Amino acid sequence: MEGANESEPSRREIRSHILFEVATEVANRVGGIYSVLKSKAPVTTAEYGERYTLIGPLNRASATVEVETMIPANPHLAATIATMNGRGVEIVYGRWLIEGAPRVLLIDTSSGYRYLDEWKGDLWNVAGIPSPLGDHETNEAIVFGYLVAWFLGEYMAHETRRAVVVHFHEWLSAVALPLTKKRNMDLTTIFTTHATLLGRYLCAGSVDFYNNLQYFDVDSESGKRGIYHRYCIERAAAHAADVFTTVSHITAFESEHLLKRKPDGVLPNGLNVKKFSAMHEFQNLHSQAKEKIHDFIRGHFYGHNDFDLDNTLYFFTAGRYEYRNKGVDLFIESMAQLNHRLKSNGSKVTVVAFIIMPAQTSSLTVEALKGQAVVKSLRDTLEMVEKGIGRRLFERCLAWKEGDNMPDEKDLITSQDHVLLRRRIFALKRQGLPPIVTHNMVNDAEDPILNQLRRVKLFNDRSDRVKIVFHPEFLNSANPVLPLDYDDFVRGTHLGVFPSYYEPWGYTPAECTVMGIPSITTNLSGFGCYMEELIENSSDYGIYIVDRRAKGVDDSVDQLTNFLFDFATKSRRQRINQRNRTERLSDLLDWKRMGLEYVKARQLALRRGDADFFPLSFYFLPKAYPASFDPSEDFNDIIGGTAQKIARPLSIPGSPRDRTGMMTPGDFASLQEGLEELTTEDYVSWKLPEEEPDENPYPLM
Ligand code: G6P
Ligand code: 1S3
Repeated sequence: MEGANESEPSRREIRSHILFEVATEVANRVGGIYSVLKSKAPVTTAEYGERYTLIGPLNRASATVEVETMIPANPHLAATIATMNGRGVEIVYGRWLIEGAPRVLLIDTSSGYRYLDEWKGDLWNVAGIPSPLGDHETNEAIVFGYLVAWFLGEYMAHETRRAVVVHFHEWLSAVALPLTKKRNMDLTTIFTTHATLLGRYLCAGSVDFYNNLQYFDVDSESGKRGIYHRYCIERAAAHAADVFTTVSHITAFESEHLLKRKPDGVLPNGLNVKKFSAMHEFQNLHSQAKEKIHDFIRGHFYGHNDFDLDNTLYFFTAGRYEYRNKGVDLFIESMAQLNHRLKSNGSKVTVVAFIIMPAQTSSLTVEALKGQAVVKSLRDTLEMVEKGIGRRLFERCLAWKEGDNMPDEKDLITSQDHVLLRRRIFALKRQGLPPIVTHNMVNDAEDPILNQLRRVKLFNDRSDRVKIVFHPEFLNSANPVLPLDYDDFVRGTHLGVFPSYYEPWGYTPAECTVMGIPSITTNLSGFGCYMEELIENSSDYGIYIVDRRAKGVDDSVDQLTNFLFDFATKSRRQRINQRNRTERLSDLLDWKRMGLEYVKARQLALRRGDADFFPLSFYFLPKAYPASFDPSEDFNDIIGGTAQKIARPLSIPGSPRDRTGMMTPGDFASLQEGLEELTTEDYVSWKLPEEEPDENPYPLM
């Protein structure tokens, strides 16, 4: 760190260091980073207490419900906020109302826009990063970045005793990172990228991405897609950070080639795993949530409820609407093939395949609302009739005397009841087929999901064994049609299906796992690679991994269809057993384990900030973590894989594989600076298939 010399041996206190995490999704749900920060909060606050603060841009609508404001107790923070307030910058400080209740500092970017032009000029001068007109997202990133840099500069002037680690997530939050370097701030930084901009764009097109990573001309490709300036911000952040990390080995490989810096390590995403005292409790939750999905199905398929709900399976896919990246193309194709196979096998099983992906919609469709309404009025009418029958039966029994006939149901249901019932039943008649989408789509004719469903003719016909429900909006319990929060919905399903092509980590299958719901992922997702590496035969544990790396699309579709078909032919007992095994994996995904990688990254950042003042003997394990962390290891091995694969379950003969070296989930490079040759050898569970070099690998479109 700046200014350390022999006469001033320990300028900043390291053990009690301050931690800031900076992201645009602090108390503001947009995507996966929100899940990372929120689920990680309990372990980070357990480790840091008041020394931990999250910094994000102020989004008033969500801050109003998610944040309780308070006065900062820390005098340095209070003084910094007061100074910025005095210069017209509005800051909301408070507690994020989530488990762990971390402190958050939300900066109102609108109060910085008056400096936008000045800051854009400065960004060009100090970092050579251009910023064209009219890109609102980049303008936001620049204003937020300069306000964060301003905040950190002020704060460091007040906090002179303790070391400070600032951890930035994703390019949108990271403009401040190169600025902290340019301004020689006496703090140390980490940058975690949760995807690369160029990777996301290239994969969304028809490019053989993974086999050509090393050939892309990154400047030209980002220029062609109009994202050169954004790419520059991302690349500057990756290079300016003291420690550069990403969320999986596959994205580390991608970052090495597209951002031109090899990450120091991998910080995989964890979850806040809730353990129930009784094992069967999560199974009961499955049953209860499934009942609620049954209710939706009864309404949605009114007039077509000729399939047995007790023999119906709920499959689903969910996530950001990225048709190819999230593998919706494979999902629909495989559902069509599954439909065909179930029909030709004369199967009695029905599969309802949900697609939960927010798209532009104008409203719920009348049909979707009507379906729930007609079933509700049938239920209300039946309750009334039931009550009437009960009352009349009671009276008849009371009045019964020797010689009278026993009460007869003909006397109990009145003609008025008959009329009412008839009306309710007639209301269940419908002209067309049950809809495949619940909302009116803004762009119905061009929507890729709807178009593919049309092409493969999945229209919810009576004869179809696979029915489709596309819900183009996030779920919530206030929804009049499908009133379930996402977690409850997942619990009620049987299988999550996520055949992604581009998925740096992939929370969706991980969330299924901790809820004991089996899922399908791919070996192109960070999560899939991670589980494949850890578990001997992961499908026994309800983690099916589709090969999208070495196989062509048709073969991947076949493999996915086989997984779906095998699952659909399991007995209830087999499904229950498999759910038990899946749930047992949840410890692997707990932040109590995954969070260790964050600890290591921070300690590496502190060491890089000032190696003289952070000797190896300083390496420490915070109390919040299990003592599986050996400080005597060589520091260079500290961000390092897995020790032993989890064997097959006991009910199936096991073949555990011994592995050498005590590595933890995020390990690989750490710190192999200066490694000249670019290979995939360092990446755990991420190797390119060996094949003959393509004669014309690039251009690829
Ligand atoms: C849970 C419940 C069981 C129920 C089962 C249904 O395990 O505890 O009582 O029979 O779910 O499983 P299924 O896979 O058919 O939804
Ligand atoms: C990214 O969000 P996405 O769905 O755009 O970040 C997530 C959190 O790290 C990650 O799970 C996901 O794979 C990435 O793609």
